Amino acid sequence: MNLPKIYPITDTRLAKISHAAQVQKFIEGGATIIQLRDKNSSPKGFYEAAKEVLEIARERNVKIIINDRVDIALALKADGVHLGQDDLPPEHARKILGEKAIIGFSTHNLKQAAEAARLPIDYLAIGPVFTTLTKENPENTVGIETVKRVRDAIGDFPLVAIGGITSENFREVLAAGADSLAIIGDLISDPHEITRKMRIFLSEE
Ligand code: TZP
Ligand code: MG
Repeated sequence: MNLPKIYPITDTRLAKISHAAQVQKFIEGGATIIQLRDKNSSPKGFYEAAKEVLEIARERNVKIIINDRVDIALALKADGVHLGQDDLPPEHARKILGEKAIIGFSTHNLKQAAEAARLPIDYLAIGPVFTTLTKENPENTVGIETVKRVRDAIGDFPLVAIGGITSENFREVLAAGADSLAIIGDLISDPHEITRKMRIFLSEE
């Protein structure tokens, strides 16, 4: 798949505004694919929030990927899911969601990434690249060198980098071979700045 340079992810605890409000701002800033991530709401709460988001995103032709919850993605006909090493295995998510769904999969070292490139997924994510304050109990940081090694190992397989990426360091992550950068904290920690930040990330070639 063709990934955009910036892949924003929502977090209501950090942004202190709703998923829908974050998504509106991401879209205004130029986002074309957005992940909804919610580690705190009930399944019903996450479902309701995702439903509201999908109504906005569909009108604007923006794709919505649901973190963790294959059931919610299926129920709402979202564009796809993002799964971690401990979530439902991607093969099963593919069976449930079908060929058209976008399935992303998180990896945290070179071995996991090389193995992931053989799974029925649309992109793999490597990280955390740098120290992150957003993820609870994050894995060890992998650094720029691992991003380069993963790129060498997987050929042109779509690669997302995640973890501690900011407007200061994003150029070196792209230079290391990432197709796309998944960003939470640097985009949303000041909710008034979300649209402007998105535009800054997207403004350079
Ligand atoms: N997976 C690895 S790092 C991370 C996730 C979900 C959090 C990324 O957030 P931030 O604020 O961009 O470091
Ligand atoms: Mg997960």
